[in-house]
Amino acid sequence: MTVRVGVIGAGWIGQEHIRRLTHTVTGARVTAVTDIDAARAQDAAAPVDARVLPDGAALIASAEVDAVLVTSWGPTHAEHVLNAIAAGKPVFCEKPLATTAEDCLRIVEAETAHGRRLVQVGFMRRYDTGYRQMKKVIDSGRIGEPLIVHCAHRNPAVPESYTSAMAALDTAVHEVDVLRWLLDDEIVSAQVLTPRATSRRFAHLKDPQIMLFETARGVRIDLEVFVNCQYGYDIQCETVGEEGLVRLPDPAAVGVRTAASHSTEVLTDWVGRFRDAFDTEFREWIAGVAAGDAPTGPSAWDGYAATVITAATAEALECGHVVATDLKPRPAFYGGTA
Ligand code: NAD
Ligand code: ISE
Repeated sequence: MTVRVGVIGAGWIGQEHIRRLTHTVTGARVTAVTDIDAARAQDAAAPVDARVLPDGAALIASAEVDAVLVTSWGPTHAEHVLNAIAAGKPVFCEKPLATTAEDCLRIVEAETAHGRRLVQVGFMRRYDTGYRQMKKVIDSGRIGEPLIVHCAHRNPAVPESYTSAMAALDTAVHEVDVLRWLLDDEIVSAQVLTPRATSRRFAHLKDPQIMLFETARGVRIDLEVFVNCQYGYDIQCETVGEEGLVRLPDPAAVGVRTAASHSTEVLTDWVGRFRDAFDTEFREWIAGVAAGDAPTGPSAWDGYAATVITAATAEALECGHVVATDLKPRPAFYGGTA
């Protein structure tokens, strides 16, 4: 079966995923595209012979759409995801699931009432080979119980529209998700320290930031978010356990020795760094939809947790104190006990 996918939002990542679904993932075809910028929708739809539809509601209702991909701006996600659930169609939503805890809980309630998972959230790091290898090591017990995690998330530069809160809401959200999954633990509090600011930033921005998280089992996480680091796109993660440590590998790159120096290239954006992870994420999602299976990737509950934890982190930046995340207990529908 070919899964016919409708795409809502034909911006940067929407176009990336349209190319991926067309040229890399087998068993999928993009049949419909919509964007509030009609010209952009047309430009994205034409090369793949997809139909342009007037809005998200029309796309979700279309008989030519089996599954929905939401890649529009974050504040519009909840409406599209809720419409897809109401239509009983599988929906893949890029992060964030929604920008408020209330909207995330509306999605959780709608999916629970539907009685079967339909929603997957685009936290692609869970599909990265290096993170998957780290999880195997942690789960095997080889390094003992995890105690500390050191992370860094560095982007070369960000535009003037990027705000200090986005360091948590837009950037650290990936670590929040992948660390909850990696440790199989919940983040219970957040604190943010602001070191000396880099001169290579727009004046309104607090950059870099050091985020400190604590989990329910007492693991301490330090995360440097530095979005004007200049030198490249660099993701680091090291988990220290009772009997050893496990470190995320750098992407494979040739070593060059010349003129009395030895160098390896550093990537410059998330598109290249996580290309394989995005490919795997979509291959697994499409295979599941084609087989009629419920999605197994990041759930609406994970989307809720990420939104709540990153909101607490943004609040911690503002107030300068430790902020409790106060997540609701995980319902049985999402593998919890509540
Ligand atoms: P973008 O601004 O390039 O594209 C968003 C597009 O959505 C625009 O073309 C805009 O016109 C359109 N749009 C907005 N509201 C709409 C609506 N209601 N209906 C239809 N179209 C609408 O942004 P982007 O960088 O592509 O990011 C899109 C989403 O993907 C964001 O939620 C972002 O956080 C997420 N994202 C995820 C990753 C990742 O690493 N997983 C990376 C980048 C972006
Ligand atoms: C962007 O939205 C992403 O999701 C990237 O993965 C992240 O590195 C970047 O900081 C965000 O702005």
